Amino acid sequence: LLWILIPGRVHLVMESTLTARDRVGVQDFVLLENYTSEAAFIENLRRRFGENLIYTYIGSVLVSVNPNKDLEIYSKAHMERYRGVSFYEISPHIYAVSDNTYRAMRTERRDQCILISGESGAGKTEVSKKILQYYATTCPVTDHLSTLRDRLLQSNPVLEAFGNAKTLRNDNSSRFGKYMDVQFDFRGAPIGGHILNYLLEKSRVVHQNHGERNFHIFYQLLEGGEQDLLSKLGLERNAQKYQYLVKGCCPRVSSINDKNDWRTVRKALTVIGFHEDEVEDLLNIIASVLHLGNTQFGEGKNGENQITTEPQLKYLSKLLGVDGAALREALTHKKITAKGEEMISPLSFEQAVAARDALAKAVYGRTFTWLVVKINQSLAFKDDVYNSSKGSSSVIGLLDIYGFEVFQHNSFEQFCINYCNEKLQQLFIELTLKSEQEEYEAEGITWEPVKYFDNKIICDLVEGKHKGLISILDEECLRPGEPSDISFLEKLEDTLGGHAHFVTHKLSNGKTRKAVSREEFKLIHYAGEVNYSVNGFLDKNKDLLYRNLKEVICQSNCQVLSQCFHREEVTDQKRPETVRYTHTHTHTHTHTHSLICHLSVIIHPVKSIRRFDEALVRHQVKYLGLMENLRVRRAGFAYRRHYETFLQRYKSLCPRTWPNWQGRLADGVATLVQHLGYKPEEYKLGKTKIFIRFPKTLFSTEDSLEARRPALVLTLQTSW
Ligand code: AD9
Ligand code: MG
Repeated sequence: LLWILIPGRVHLVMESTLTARDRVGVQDFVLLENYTSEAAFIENLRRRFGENLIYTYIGSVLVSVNPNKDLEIYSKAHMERYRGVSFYEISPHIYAVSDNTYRAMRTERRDQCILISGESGAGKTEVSKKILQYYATTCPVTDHLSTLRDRLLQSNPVLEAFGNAKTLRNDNSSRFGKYMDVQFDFRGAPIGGHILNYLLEKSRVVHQNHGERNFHIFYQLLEGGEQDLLSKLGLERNAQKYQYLVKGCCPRVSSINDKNDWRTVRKALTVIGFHEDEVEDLLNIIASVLHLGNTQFGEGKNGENQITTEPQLKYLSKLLGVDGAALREALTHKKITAKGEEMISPLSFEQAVAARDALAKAVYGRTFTWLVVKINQSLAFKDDVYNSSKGSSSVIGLLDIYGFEVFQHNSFEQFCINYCNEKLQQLFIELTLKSEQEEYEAEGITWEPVKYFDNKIICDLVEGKHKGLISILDEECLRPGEPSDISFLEKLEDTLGGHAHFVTHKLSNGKTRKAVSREEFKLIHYAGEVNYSVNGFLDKNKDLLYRNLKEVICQSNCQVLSQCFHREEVTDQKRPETVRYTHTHTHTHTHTHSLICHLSVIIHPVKSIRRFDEALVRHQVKYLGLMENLRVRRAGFAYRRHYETFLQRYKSLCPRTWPNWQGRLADGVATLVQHLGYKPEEYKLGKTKIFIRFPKTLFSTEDSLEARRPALVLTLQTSW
């Protein structure tokens, strides 16, 4: 057994005999001898991955490698093992982070937050579920609270059914961002929860790329819904029949059992507390989206554009609870106000298709938001249920967003997702690289800052006022005249041309760059280069639904829809909102305690091969800034301890500090380390803590302690 010390704690490392270390690598990269070598870093990950040890620390950051297979490390017995045990007393695990975050919340009485970062398919959502399961299993609950615990757990399958889909990168890819708060009372029992959802990828409702699917719920309903239900909804048990489900040519996925998932979701809706009539409304809406997709247009007798699929219209009117004639009119005409007069003008075929798709997206998107609101009502802390004062509660937040993604064809959706990841990386940098520096400063320790790539330059490029990409997009959307995707691209070129992270087909010498087409711009993101096609950028950003379609839906007698579409919307003439208003609220949350940096290994092209793809890993290690992170940890001081804790633990090693040191704590520590023979370059004394540069210094002190009091080791271990 080997003792390893990390800030403020003693850690017993089970896997670290020398031979084991050769085989399984080190469990904290800080212990790597050749810590500046990327090859050594990757080799350590590879060794551990080979032994199914998917978790490794860099100080307080947890790096995890997606095993893409079920490991027997998440049982209740495993959870128990991590309860109340300090961070490094035991092998790295997501449960260790969960438990330490929980205990930090309780002892410090401060809100905590766990950030999970990594590219699409890395395993962020799985991790966030594991954390939630850990709290649900290990936290104290009374009968009252077991309902809440079940609801918290059951919110996941529901949100995943409506907000996740199969993509080329991940069969269960989150297509929305989620920030979930779990609220605990003074006794550490979960008493409430809240979910904040960010920007659902609505375009998926009407279009999917080849090899991808629509949101899971559609397939679940068709596969698992009882025959009576499907008949009532006018649906056939065959996804191939629905235009909105066939675009990706991928109705079935081997890793997904839609029928079973349907049962899980139906049960979850009940557990969360949805009324049967609300569920009915919800299913009516899902079915109506499928009917909308099958609504076709064609030329009438007089050359006018009309709906040619009457049965669909009938079902739509019934399921959406709206007047059929009004809906027909609104799907084929638009109402415009010119010089104070309202005029009705027919829509062309293309316009009608676009209006239909806009309605499907709006209905689905708002229903998703409604779902989150309902879940939040069900999770809300209720004073009358539990007699505890709200003031004494604390919160643990979990941020799980959609991961960075690059496809052959990337559009507005990928732009939003990747920007979101760019912001998260910013936060990550600030918290790991900056906070470390701040601690040295606060303690009066001088040190050489480590250089790292700060992606602020890319965030500014996207979100900068006036000259940022989003501002330019918003301006173009709201500009009178005839703005188009291409005019937007031209404006980007004029304003951002020459920026180190922005590229178009135009070269500065007037020639054309082949790698970027005339309808694309390229962003050099922190995680890689992505070409974005501007096609559809304006429409997707405006997210417009014709007014008369909105009017029809606002009249709906479906309870859910009437809560989603408010009448004031059609009467208010305020400036239209573009997508970014919702989007830029991301990541402005609570004080952050633990950071999980999630690292994936196996992604493309063949998912079933569980091999360690070194190039892929190297790329991720690079862009996540893991080497810099490690260097900061090491260049500074590997371990630090409050004077009091240090003195308490080692005072027996020095006759002058043993048994009770009477003077100032700092002087006591100075006396102790002098006696221990620490060289000046091995440590620094700050204002409240001792900083120790090398792990080996502390190991030898630990050895001395152990040699002196072998019988006490276990007692000490549990008392830290
Ligand atoms: V995305 O950005 O939402 O597209 P995530 O959330 O990072 O992505 P997710 O958690 O969905 O990825 O994981 C992808 C798949 O990897 C899962 O469906 C599992 O099949 C697999 N996975 C991830 N983590 C684990 C794990 N700890 N154990 C076993 C895992 N399998
Ligand atoms: Mg996910």
